[in-house]
Amino acid sequence: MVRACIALGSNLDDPKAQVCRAIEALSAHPDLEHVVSSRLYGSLPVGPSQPDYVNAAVALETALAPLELLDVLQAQETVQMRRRDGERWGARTLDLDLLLYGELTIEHARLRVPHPRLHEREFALRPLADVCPDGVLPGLGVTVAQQLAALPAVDGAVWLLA
Ligand code: A4P
Ligand code: MG
Repeated sequence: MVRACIALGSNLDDPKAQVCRAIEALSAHPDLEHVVSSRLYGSLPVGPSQPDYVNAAVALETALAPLELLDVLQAQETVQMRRRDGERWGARTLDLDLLLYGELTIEHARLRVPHPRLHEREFALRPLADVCPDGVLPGLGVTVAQQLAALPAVDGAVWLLA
């Protein structure tokens, strides 16, 4: 079994409900075990002008290979009506990104792990620090908590939801 971490993001069609529904689906998936969820966060959009996001992260254990896990994530995005015809980094009902897969580095046409922008994104690192603070970022050699603490502070960019 490998410990993997997933980022969840939504800013369309009741984002909080979208994220909660995805967490429930991952928790119920037969190939994913010990699914632990972060708290939910609101965040200002990074990228083009669009609504604020709800972001979260889960840690889980799985025997699935990385691309099989990506298939599970993309299938759930499709279930939740994710459309892929918009602009880059545009609004979406659900985005599920594979952030970490053990301490593996993966460079594949369909999959890059760790997620290439994880280390610079508070909206991904802050929820991830709830569930995997001691996880090591491959290539950087620092933990999630250390990388989060090293980010330049941007007041009000990410906030805890009630
Ligand atoms: N892909 C490669 N590596 C991965 C990975 N580690 N996890 C490929 C998931 N997918 C990965 O992804 C495009 C392709 O990336 C997929 O076909 C997959 O094979 P996508 O989900 O269709 O599109 P995307 O999410 O728009 O692409 P991208 O570039 O990953 O976007 P980001 O970087 O995830 O940014 N602002 C806030 N506040 N909160 C957010 O959650 N999210 C984004 C999306 C922008 N701004 C945001 C947020
Ligand atoms: Mg994505």
